[in-house]
Amino acid sequence: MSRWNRYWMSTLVVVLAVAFAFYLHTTNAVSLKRASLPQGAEEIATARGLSPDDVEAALKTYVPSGKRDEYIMFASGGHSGQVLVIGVPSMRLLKVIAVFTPEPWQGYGYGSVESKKVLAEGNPPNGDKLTWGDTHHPALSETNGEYDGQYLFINDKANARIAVIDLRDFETKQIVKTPNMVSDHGGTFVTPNTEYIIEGSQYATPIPYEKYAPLDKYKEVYRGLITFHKFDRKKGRIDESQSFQIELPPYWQDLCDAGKKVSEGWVFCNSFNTEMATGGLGEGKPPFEAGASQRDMDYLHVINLKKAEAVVRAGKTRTVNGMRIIPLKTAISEGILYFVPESKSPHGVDVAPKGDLLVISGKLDTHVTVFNFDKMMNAIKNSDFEGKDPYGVPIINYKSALEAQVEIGLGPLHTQFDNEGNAYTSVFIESTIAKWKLGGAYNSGKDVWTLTQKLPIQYNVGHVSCTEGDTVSPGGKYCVSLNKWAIDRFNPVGPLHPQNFQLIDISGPKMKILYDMPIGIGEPHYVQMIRADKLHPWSVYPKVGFDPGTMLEDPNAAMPGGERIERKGNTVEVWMTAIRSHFNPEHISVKEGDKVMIHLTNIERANDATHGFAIDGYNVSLSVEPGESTTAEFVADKPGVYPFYCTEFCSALHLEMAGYLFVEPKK
Ligand code: K7E
Ligand code: CUA
Repeated sequence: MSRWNRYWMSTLVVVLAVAFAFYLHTTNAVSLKRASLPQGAEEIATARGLSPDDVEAALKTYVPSGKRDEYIMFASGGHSGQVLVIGVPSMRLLKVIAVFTPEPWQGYGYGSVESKKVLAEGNPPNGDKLTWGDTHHPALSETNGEYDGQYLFINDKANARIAVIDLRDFETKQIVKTPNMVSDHGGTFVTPNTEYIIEGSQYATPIPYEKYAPLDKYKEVYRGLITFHKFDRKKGRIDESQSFQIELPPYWQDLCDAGKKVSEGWVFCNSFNTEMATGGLGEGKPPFEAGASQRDMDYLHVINLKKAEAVVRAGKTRTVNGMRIIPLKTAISEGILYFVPESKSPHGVDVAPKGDLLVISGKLDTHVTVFNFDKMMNAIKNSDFEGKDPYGVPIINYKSALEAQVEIGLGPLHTQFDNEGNAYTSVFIESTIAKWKLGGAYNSGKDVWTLTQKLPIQYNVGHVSCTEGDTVSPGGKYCVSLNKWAIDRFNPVGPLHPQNFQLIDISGPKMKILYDMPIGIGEPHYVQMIRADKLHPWSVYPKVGFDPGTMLEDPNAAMPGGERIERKGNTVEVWMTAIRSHFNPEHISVKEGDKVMIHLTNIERANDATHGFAIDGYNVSLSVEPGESTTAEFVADKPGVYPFYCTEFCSALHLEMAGYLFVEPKK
C-alpha cells in the first residue's frame, strides 16, 4: 500500500470512528430521552393518556408506601378454599388465609399437628379426607349488628362445612362438618350478637344425606335443612352440642339473612325450585334450568328463631347423627316456619339496616321486591294467608307483606346499603350496579323508591358489597363489584381469565369506578369490608411458647435451655428452638419406622422474624411465627439422610439455618 493510500485509509478510519461516535451519541441521547419518564402530574397524565376521571381515581386509591388502608376486605377465595384479605382502597392483597385447603407457606396441612387437627375435624365421618372447599360467604362476627372484628366465618358449599377464623392471628381454628347436610349455600350469616352462625342447605337430599332414595321418592324423602350453629364466643368455637337444625321442604334453599333490630329473632332464606323439578336431561325430561323456573313465584322462608330455640329446649326434636332436628311438621305446628311468595328464581334476601325491610331479587325478574317485616308479622297474627304449600306451610298473602317494587333492570342478585337511604343491587344479566332510593324511614318517611343510577361494570357481577353495607350502620364510602368475567380488562393469561373486583366510589351523588383488581384465585362470591381500626391483630404471639391451636401458652413447648431429644419406645420426641440463625438441636437421629414429634418454638420477639421448617423428602413444612410453638409429627419410614432447613429468608446466615435428620435403616 502506498503512503497516500495509507493516509487516506487512516483518514477514512478516523472519519468513520467519529461518525460512529456521533451516531452512538445521538442514539444514546434519543434513548435517554425515551427512557426518562414524564415529570409533573399534567405531563404524566398527558403521556399516559389519562382522563381527568382516571387521575381522580388514581388519587383516591393510591396509598403511599408506609401508609395504610382505611378498610380491610375479607373475600371468599372460591374453590381455592381460602380467604383473601385485601386493603381498600388500594386493593393490595395482604394475606391468603388457609382454611379448607392445605397451604404450605403457613405450614397448614404439611405436618403440623394443629393444622392437621383442624383439617381432620372438617372431614366427614365416612373417612374421606377433603383437601378443598368452595367458599362463598365470609361473615364477620357482630355485636349489636355491627362488625366487632373478633372472628370471621366462612362456608364450604361443596361439603356443607363452616370454618371459624380468629382475627387475633388470622388463622383458622375450627372446621365443622355439618351433620345431615351434603351441600350448603345460605351460609355463613350471623345473628346480630353472633349467637348463631346460620347455614342453609342448597340441593335437597335425603336426610341424613348418606341415606339412598331414588328421585321418584323426591317429594316424600328429599328435604332441605337449615342449621343454627351455636357460637361460643368465649371459647371462640362452634358448640355443636348446642346447635340444631330445622327440616324444610325439598325446595332448594338459597341465601339467608338474619333479622336485626326490629326483626331480630327472625331469619329469612329464599328458595328456588319450589316446582320440585328433578331434572333428567338425557332421559327425555326437562332439564333443571327449565323445570325449576316454571312458576312465577318461589318462597321466601320466614323463620321464627326464638320459637325454634324454645321448641329445642322443650325437647320436641329428633336427633340424627348427634344433631337435633326440628321436624317439618313441628316447625309448622309450632309457628316456626312461614312462606311469602317471592319473585322468580330469587338469589338474594337482604335485610335493610333498620331491620324493617327485606329486599328480594329474582334472577329472572327486572324488579327488586321489598317486603315489610311489620306487615309480615301482622299477616301472621291475623292468619292472612293465601294458602298452604304441599307440606302444609302457611303462605303469607303476598300483597299483605309487600312494601314496594322497584324496577332496576334484568337479573338483580344481591343488595347492600349505605348511610344515606340508598341501596345498591348487583344486576347480573345487564352487568350493572343499580343505585336506588329506599322509601319509608330511610328517606324521612317519603315514598321515594326510585332508581337513581345504573353503573355499567365489567362484567357479569355476582355480589356487590359495600363498606359495612350489611350491618345496622353502613359505612357508605365504597362498594366492590365482584365480577365473574373480566374478558378484556387485563393482560391475557390464557383461557382461564382472572375475575375482576371493581372498586366503586359511592361517596358522591354518582357512583364511579375507581379501580380494577384482577383476582387470580376463583371464584370469589362474597366479601365483607370492615373499618381497619376495628381490627386488633397481634403482630407477634403474646408469649414465647404460645400455641395458636388453643390460643394459650403451650405447657409442652420447647423453651430456651430445655432443648432435648427423648425416646419413648418407638417415639422420638424433639424439643427444638429456632432463632436467627440456628435450630437447636441441629442433628436428629432416629430409626426407620420411628414416630417423630418435633416441638418447635420460635423464641424471637421481633415483628416478622418468622422461621420456616421444612424436612426435605418428608413433605413437612411448618411456619413458626415469633413466639409460636408448633409440633410436626410424622413417621420416619424412609431410611437415609434428610436435611432440614429454614424456609424463610430470615437473616444473612439464613442458609446456614439448617440441620440433618438421620434415619438409620432397619437391620
Ligand atoms: Cu355466588 Cu352469594 Cu354463593 Cu350470589 S352467591 S353470586
Ligand atoms: Cu430462619 Cu431462615
